[in-house]
Amino acid sequence: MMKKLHRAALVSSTLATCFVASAQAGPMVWASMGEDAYRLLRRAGAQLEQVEPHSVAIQAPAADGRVGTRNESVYLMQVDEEALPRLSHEVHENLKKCGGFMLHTSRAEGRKVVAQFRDAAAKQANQPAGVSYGIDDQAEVNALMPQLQESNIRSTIVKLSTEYKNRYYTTTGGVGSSNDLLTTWKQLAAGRDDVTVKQFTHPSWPQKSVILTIKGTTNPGKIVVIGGHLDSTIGWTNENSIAPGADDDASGIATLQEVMRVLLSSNYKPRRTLQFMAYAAEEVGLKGSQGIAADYQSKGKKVVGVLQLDMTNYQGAASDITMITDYTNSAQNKFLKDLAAHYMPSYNVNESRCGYACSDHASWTNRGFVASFPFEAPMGDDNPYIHTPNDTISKSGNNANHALKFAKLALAYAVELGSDGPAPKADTK
Ligand code: IPO
Ligand code: ZN
Repeated sequence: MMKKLHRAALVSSTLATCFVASAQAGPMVWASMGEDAYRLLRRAGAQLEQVEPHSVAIQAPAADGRVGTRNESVYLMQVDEEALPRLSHEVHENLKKCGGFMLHTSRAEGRKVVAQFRDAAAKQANQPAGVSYGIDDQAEVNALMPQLQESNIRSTIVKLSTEYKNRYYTTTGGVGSSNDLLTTWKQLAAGRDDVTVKQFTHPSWPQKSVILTIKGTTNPGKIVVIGGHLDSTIGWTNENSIAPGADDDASGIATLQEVMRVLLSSNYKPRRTLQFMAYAAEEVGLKGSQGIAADYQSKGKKVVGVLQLDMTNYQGAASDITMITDYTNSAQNKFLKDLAAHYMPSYNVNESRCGYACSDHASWTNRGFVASFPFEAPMGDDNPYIHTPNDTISKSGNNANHALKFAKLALAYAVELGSDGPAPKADTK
């Protein structure tokens, strides 16, 4: 759908995912952006043509702090290509967020993307009825949580970030890391006939997503998804690029893999189906998760909730967990905050906005599913080394202490939402 704009000046380290564009040469390119970035461009005197304002429903806190759905403007326009490097810099410096704009191959494609996001938060078309967010499985959660080991998360991060030059979606490392993860997850699932591990093949690139499924005992048709992305980037990534992606996003994969390990080794059996996903090709426009979310939507799969883990191991501020409030579901976000307050009462949980489709949760939200994104730090305090050869675990003190907090949250989420009510109540939904 979108291709990375091949322009070196544009790829400032932390902003590489923000820019996706036509590879065609030409002075004016199609872009969409929010109000803030649009104003910044106007103030900077950039050449803008054929500006189209669109209204998009988002879920975000209002001035009084209450989260609700409100409309925001998104502007689709043609921008002078020459203005983009400066805009990327200004958006980063002044708005402290990842882009807040996307580039498109044409007006039609831009309209399609904007239309996909329009009302997605409001309609939640694919949310199954009767999902409740009770906290009623304390015995199970409290028994499992102490089994989560920082050392396991750490060693998975080290392995993923050192065994391949990069995990880009087109390279040997990208393909190999997916195949190796399949093997590792199959080993974790050994001896369980209710667990399957499969690769999800994407038709347009070689890296495959990996999905481990623990089949629900009484309600297997309802699915809870915990995901992160396997691929890494430095923007201009090729076979030999050094893109360790330790925080972005070996940390997310390592976090969810440790949750998976504890659930499987303790012989935990969820009543709903649990799926752990390592998405391919996030860094090039959320392609892998878009493919999976589209497939699930077309098959009418009943996804109860989605949790995204992308960057869990860099504590850039005093807060422990930052809930991303845009392109996520406010009711499920509240559930996650309640889980943290209940099971990890000492944690400092706060909120930030990402600005636009900054990770795979947006692929699910876009298709009307319920998704949340707990993040490592408030906007602007997150890991400044991502998308560079320096995204190594040394930037997180050579430990996975921060990621362990996200493993605890994800485990509580998996058990409380995967159980669908207190045990051993019969499940009637
Ligand atoms: C990212 C996500 C949220 C925030 I706030 C800041 C940065 C990282 C995301 N854009 C990325 O690179 N994912 O791979
Ligand atoms: Zn990234």
